[in-house]
Amino acid sequence: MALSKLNTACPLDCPDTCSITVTVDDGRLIAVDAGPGNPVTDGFICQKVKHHPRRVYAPERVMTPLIRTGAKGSGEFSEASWDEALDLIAAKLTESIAAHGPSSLVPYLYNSSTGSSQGTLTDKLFRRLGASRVDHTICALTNAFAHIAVYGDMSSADPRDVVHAEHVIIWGANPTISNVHFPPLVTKATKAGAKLTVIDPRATAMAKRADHHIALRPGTDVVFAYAVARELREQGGLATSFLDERAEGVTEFIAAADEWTLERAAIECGVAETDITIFATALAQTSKTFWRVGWGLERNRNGGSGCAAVFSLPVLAGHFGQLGSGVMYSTSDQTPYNYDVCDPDTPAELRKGRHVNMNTFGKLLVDPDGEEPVHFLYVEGNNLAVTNPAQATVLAGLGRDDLFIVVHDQVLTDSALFADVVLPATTHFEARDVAGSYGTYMFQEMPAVIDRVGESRTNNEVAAALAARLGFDADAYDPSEAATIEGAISDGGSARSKREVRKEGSTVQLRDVFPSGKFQLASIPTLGVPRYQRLVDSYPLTMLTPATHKTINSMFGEFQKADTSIHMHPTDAAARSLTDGEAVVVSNDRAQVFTTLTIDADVRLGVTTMAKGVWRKDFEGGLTPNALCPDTLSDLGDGACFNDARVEVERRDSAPV
Ligand SMILES: Nc1nc2c(c(=O)[nH]1)N[C@H]1C(S)=C(S)[C@@H](COP(=O)(O)OP(=O)(O)OC[C@H]3O[C@@H](n4cnc5c(=O)[nH]c(N)nc54)[C@H](O)[C@@H]3O)O[C@H]1N2
Ligand SMILES: Nc1nc2c(c(=O)[nH]1)N[C@H]1C(S)=C(S)[C@@H](COP(=O)(O)OP(=O)(O)OC[C@H]3O[C@@H](n4cnc5c(=O)[nH]c(N)nc54)[C@H](O)[C@@H]3O)O[C@H]1N2
Ligand code: SF4
Ligand SMILES: [Mo]
Repeated sequence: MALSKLNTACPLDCPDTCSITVTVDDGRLIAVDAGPGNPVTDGFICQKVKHHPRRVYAPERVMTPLIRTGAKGSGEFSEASWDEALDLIAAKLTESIAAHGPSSLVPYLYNSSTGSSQGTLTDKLFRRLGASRVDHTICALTNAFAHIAVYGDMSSADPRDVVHAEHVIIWGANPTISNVHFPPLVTKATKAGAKLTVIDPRATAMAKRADHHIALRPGTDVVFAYAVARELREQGGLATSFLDERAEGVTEFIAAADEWTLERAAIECGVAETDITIFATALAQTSKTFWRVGWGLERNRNGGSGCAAVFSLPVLAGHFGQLGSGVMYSTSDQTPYNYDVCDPDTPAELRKGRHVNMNTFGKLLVDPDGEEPVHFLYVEGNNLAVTNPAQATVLAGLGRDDLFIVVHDQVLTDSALFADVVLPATTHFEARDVAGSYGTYMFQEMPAVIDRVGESRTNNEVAAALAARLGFDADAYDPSEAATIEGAISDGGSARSKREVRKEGSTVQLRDVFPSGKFQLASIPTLGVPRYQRLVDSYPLTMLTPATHKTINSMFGEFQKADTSIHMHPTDAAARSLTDGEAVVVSNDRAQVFTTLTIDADVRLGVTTMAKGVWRKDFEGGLTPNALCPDTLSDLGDGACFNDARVEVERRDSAPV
C-alpha cells in the first residue's frame, strides 16, 4: 500500500471549516482526521466527517450522467454519456426560453457545502440567459439583515476571543452540535471564572452546564429582549454616555420596550420574572461579555425582530471595545474570494432577472398565481425535496410532468430522484478549491487529494460545457483554477496557503473593527422598531427542527440515520396518554408524518423537536418533518419560518395511506 497523508480543509455547511488531513491510498480516500495549523480546529473533527470516505464511495454516489426512463420521482434512470446529457439540457434550455421566456428557467444554486468557487460559472451562465434568480432566504438571511440593520458593516467577533470573556451568552445556538469547536473555547472561559447564560427553549448540552438557562417560548426573543432592556434601564444599567455617542434610535427602542413589563413579558415568554431581572443584572455588571447569537431564533415570524432586539442589548449595555467582549455571528464577509458573475455580453434587457424566494418555491412550482410558471429547473448544491418547508407542495411541484429538472449532485438525493437528468458532481476531495469560513477567520486551500470518482465534474466544468453548447465566449466561462480561483482571491494573497484572515485578538469590535461606527436600534427597514406578533394556530405544540450531530443538513443522511422520532416533554406526553417509544402521527393542516415518540424532559413544555435534514426513506409514507413546516416568511428578509410549525401528536392506530 502506498499510503500518503495530505492536508486540506472541510468546506461543509458548518461554521468551523476544519483543517483536515486525509489518508489516501493510490488515489482513494481512506481516512479523514484533524489537520494541523488551525488555531480553532486543531486536535479533532466531528464524527460525521470521520465517516466521509464512506460517503465518497457510497452506493448512492452518482457515477455517470443519468437520464430518466421511468415516471417522475420513480428513480428509474439509464446511464448516459456527458455529451448526451449536456446536449439534452442545452436543447431544453433553448426550448424553454423560446416557448416561455427566460424567467421560466430557475437555476436553484445553493452550494453551501462546497468550496468558494463552486457558485460561480453556473450563476454567470443563467444570468447571461436572463433566468430567474433564487434568493438564499432559507438560512441566515433574517439574522444577517438584522445585524446589518443594527451593526452596519461591523465584523463578527472572533470565536477565539471568547476565552477572555467574563460572561458568555449563547442565544438560539447549539454549538455542541452545530459548531463543535466553540464549546471547548467556552470551557476555557468558564474555567477562568466566566459565567455562562444559554437562551434556548431546550436544555441543550450547553444549557445544562450554564449558570443560567432561560428556556423561553420559541419566537418570543423580541419580547424577552425588550423586557431585559426595560429592566436594564430600571436598574440604571444603560450605558448612557456610550449610547449618546454611538447609537441612534435608543429612545424609540426603549419606548417600544416599555410596554413589556416584567409581568407581561414573563407570561408571554413563559419564563420567570427573575429570568429577566437576573439576566439584566448580569448585563449591567459585566462588560466583558461575549455573545454567540445563532440561527435558531431567526426561523420564525418574529425572527428579524428577535435578532435585531437581541443585537441591541450589548449596545444598550455598552459591551464593546475590550478583548473578551463582542458579538459573534457570521464571519463570511471576511472571505477574500470575489468572482464577478456578470458576463459582459449579457444583453441589457436580460440583466434584471426575476427574484424567486426559496421558502415559497413549492408554491411557485404548483400554483404560480399570476407569476411566470417554471418550466426548467437546474438544482446545484441543494436538496430541496427534504430541506425546503411545505414539503408536500415541493414534491408535487417536482413531480410535474411539464417541468424539466436537472440535478447536479454527488449522490442520488431525494431531489435527484425527481430529475430528468442527473449529473455527477465531484466532492471537495476531488477538485482544487478554496474554503472560506462563516465561523472562523481562516481561509484555506483545498487541493485535489484523490482521483475523481466515476465521471464526476465540478459545477464550473458543467457550466462551461453548457456555455460552449449555447455558443458563449469560452474565455468568459473558463473553468480552470487560474480563472475561477486564483483570479478571484481579492486580497492579493495566494490561494496556495492556509492563513488567518485576521489574527487572534484583532477583531475586537469598536477597537479593531468598526472603530468609529454607530449603531441603529430603530428604523430597521420594513420593521421600524422590532415588533412582536403572536402566532395564533389551532395546533397546540410547537415543533422545532434543529441540526443533528449525524448530518450536515441532509448530507450523510443516506447512511447515517438521524433520530427520526419526535421529542416531547413528559407532561405533554402524559396529557395525551402517550408512552415513550410508541408509534405516533404528527399532524397539522399541511401533512401527517409517521414516527415514534421520545419522551424528553429537555424540551420545554408545549415544544417538540424533530431533526432537520432527514431523508424520505426513513419515514413511512415518505413525508419528513419538513412537510409540517410552513412556507410563511419572517418579518425581515423574507426568511424561513421552520420553527413556526405547530402540530398535534396522537397515538397511531392505523397504517399510513
Ligand atoms: N452537525 C451539524 N452542524 C451544523 C448543521 C447541521 O445540519 N449539522 N447545519 C449548519 C447550518 S446550515 C446552520 S444554519 C447552523 C445552525 O446552527 P444553530 O443556530 O446552532 O442551529 P439550530 O440547531 O437550527 O438551532 C439552535 C438552537 O436554537 C434553538 N431555538 C429554536 N427556536 C428558538 C427560538 O425561537 N429562540 C431561541 N432563543 N432559540 C431557539 C433550538 O432549540 C436549538 O437548540 O449549523 C451548521 N452546523
Ligand atoms: N425543517 C428544517 N429544515 C431546514 C432547516 C431547519 O432549521 N429546519 N434549516 C435549513 C438550513 S439552515 C439550510 S442551510 C438548508 C440547507 O439545505 P440544502 O442546501 O438543500 O442542504 P444540503 O443537505 O446541505 O444539500 C446540499 C447538497 O449539495 C450537494 N453538494 C455538495 N457539494 C457539491 C458540489 O460541489 N456540487 C454540487 N453540484 N453539489 C454538491 C450535497 O451532496 C447535498 O446533496 O436547509 C434548511 N432546512
Ligand atoms: S463538518 Fe464542521 S466540525 Fe465536521 S469536519 Fe467539517 S468543518 Fe469540522
Ligand atoms: Mo443553514
